[in-house]
Amino acid sequence: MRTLKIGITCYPTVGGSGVVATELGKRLAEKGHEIHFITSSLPFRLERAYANIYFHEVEVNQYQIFRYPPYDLTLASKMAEVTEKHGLDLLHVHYAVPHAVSAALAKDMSGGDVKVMTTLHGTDITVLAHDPSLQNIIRYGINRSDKVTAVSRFLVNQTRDQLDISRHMEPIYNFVPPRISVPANQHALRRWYGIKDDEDVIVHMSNFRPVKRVEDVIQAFCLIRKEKASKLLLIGDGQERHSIEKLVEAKGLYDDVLFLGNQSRIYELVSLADVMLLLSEKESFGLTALEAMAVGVPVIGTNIGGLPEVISDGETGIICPVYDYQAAARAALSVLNDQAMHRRMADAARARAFSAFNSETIVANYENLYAEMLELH
Ligand code: GMT
Repeated sequence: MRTLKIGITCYPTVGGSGVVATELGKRLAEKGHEIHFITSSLPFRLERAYANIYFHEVEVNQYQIFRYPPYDLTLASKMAEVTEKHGLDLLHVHYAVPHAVSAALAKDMSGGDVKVMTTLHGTDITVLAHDPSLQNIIRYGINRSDKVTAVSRFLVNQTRDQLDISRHMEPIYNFVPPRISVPANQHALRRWYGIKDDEDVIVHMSNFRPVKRVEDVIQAFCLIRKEKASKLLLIGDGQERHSIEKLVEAKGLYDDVLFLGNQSRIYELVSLADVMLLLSEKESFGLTALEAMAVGVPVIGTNIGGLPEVISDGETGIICPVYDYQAAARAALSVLNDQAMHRRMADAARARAFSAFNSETIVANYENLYAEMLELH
């Protein structure tokens, strides 16, 4: 396959879709493709300079005439400009709104040759597609794309049903980097966080949106804490943080719950844990579950969305009914109280993360779709 010039657009701030889009760009660049990120700020996982990777900032000007700055249009102009200037073969956008719509405009503006691939990540469908004022524009963005992928089979089906879309959409799972290094000895870090030798560690990582049900994580931890000496690490930040802090205080758990906020070295922190709790009510994939599995941490997750496609129930973690924090606490305790089961699940989690969600295979799947789209086969 010849090397390609690829424009990538995503939400560049903290979030699974931005992580996946950036990691994909890095892997493609390693394979010789020329990658142009067209985003509102530098993607946060582009932590150093990479050969073959360029960044084009979409600057949104605040003109008085506009009540709301027209980001979608500025983005479309920038996409068209970069396409023409650098001769891009394709635009790969993450999220239907507004990115797929801006890409459709950019394609028209730049003469129609550039191809557009849209990857659906979830919130665009599971939340926004419920809004009647957005349904038509989401459907338009999807139908105008040359190829559409979604991060789970659940999301493909949900998009088809919710938006009455008949075109083909390809499920392509998210992936973990090929190599993840975590220190073999985490004693110093445990001590730093005041975790005693006899304490188990439970971790939750999210953007603290209501759909993540962080309150259920606290309720479950409260039950676990009654049975076992343990600490809960909360990684991430967002709109629910304040109310969660209040709940933790009301439950008298303040000394055992550590609010770590947004972090960059997540693998190092997550690998401190014995189990992860991810009790969301909506989750098209659940990248944090996969990140935990990759460092050998079994996940207790809910029976919603794409989570059962990531967590293999009874093998790499346990799937519980959504909103049932008591069941989640029982599941966590069953893993924490049985060393042999814990070791088996930890090994299976690591193995599944690097087999079913192997970056080499998944990046190659994207490349195959690019080649089909560009008729290179
Ligand atoms: O879950 C969020 O609030 C963030 C959102 C995002 O933009 O990263 O996550 C979505 O995309 C991730 C990457 O594909 C998935 O792992 C998440 O499950 C998905 N979130 C939802 O479906 C709610």
